[in-house]
Amino acid sequence: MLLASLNPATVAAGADIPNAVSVGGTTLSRSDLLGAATSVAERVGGAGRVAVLATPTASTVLAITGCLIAGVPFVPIPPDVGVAERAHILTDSGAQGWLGELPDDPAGLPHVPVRLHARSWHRYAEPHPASAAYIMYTSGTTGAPKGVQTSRRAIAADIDALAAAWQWTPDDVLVHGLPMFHVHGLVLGLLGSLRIGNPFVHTGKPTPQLYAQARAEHGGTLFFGVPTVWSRVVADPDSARALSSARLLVSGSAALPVPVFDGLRALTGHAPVERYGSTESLITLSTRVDGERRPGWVGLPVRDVQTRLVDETGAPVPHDGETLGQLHVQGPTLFDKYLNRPEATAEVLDADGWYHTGDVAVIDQSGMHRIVGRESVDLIKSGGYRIGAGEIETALLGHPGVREAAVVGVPDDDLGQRIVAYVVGDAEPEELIAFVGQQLSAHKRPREVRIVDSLPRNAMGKVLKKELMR
Ligand code: MLC
Ligand code: AMP
Repeated sequence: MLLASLNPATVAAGADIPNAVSVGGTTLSRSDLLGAATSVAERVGGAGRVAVLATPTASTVLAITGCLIAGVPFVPIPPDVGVAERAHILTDSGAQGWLGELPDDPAGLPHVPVRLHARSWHRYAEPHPASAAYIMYTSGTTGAPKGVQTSRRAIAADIDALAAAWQWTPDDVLVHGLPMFHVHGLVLGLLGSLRIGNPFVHTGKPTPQLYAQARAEHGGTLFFGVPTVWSRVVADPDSARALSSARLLVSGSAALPVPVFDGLRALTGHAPVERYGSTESLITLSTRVDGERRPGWVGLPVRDVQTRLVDETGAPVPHDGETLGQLHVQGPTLFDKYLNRPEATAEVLDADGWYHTGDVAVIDQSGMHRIVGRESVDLIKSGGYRIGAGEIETALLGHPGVREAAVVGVPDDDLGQRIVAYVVGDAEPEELIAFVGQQLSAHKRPREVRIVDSLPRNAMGKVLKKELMR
């Protein structure tokens, strides 16, 4: 069963804990969570797909858990989503209504509220492992975000593999403050905890002070963060030292800079575990609790995952720790498909079941992987968010003051990359930043808009983005 700790038979037999989930000022015991989520399941059972505004609240946790009990795929929506992105996600996913929190503009869809105090003890049959758990939208290099359909089986396989790598058990108390509409916060953080059976604490925001507080007040043992979070922890030595007594600090979603790794080790005494993955593949590589944790390297394939490194012709490249290759992964954790996009699916998921990650990596003789970068400059990682340059350029071109636009990710000490837009036109930068936020999500806003007379182009007219990234 996917959410193994919520098995009605064992909960009824007394396998309860008072603090299964703490989020947004509410703490739910395991039996409260099961009873309220089963009541949600009764209300959504039979729906094709529902949208869940993924705020970090008890209502969202119950909505998602209820969908998983009923076998109704959910579509997590960023709470700050803009109008164009929301319209796309709702239309493309075919969501039939909103479950839980309601956005300011529900776009004409019906609403099913979640009642925190409702209880049902109906016992549902476990949905088929091959059935879809969710559709999660993620950016590509061009165009609107694609809906990644992931099976229950893939999620279960990934959590179990990570539990083995991290010695993650019901005795852990997992803490993070990451968004609930991406793999890191939702699949690993929430669903991982409900499968393993450990208490889960969401801090609202992933600040160093709130992490330190969660260590003291909730006895957090296992802390998740994107590199930006860990870099901010290192910049706050008191909070960092408060994490010394935790069991494990885990970093992922973007490259952890070596100075941040070293800073964490110096201040907390912990060498962080780094792991690598994607919305499409879930987490496929990780260093292990009982293995080497090497700064700048993301470890070994997790259980049942295979990797290969190939050149442009598809030929294998040597595992010598130096030769760059395109990273492909295969295993039980991969997604099913991009919803409604068979060609896009076929571009990245080949006939033999290998997912072409779009990342460039090296592998050494011991099988350790290092992620060197992305094949395309048009996929930006900022604060651990994956952002497509093309999507932002399209949004900018929808503004009457913009004639041409090129968006790049420039290196940034805090965010890894920061979004910068070069625009030919006569609009005000501040106005364009706000316009993108209104159309897309807050985290897709450029940090900076530079108005220029022209964009550098090659003889074919293609924008030379590398020149803009300097
Ligand atoms: C941000 N701000 C802006 C702005 N961008 N203001 C003007 N223009 C812009 N372009 C504002 C914010 O709204 C905020 O305001 C303030 O500036 C600080 O912003 P910030 O520096 O971005 O900090 P913050 O908002 O705290 O965001 C940092 C972060 C966030 C690390 C908390 O980026 C984050 O949650 N990242 C996690 C992403 C994630 O989970 N990815 C996983 C993908 S799954 P105010 O007023 O609000 O303070 C995956 C698979 C895997 O990758 O391997 O895990
Ligand atoms: P997303 O779909 O948001 O999960 O983004 C997936 C991408 O994040 C991967 O293809 C990588 O480019 C990047 N990524 C995730 N984890 C790491 C890591 N530990 N090191 C470097 N890049 C990472």
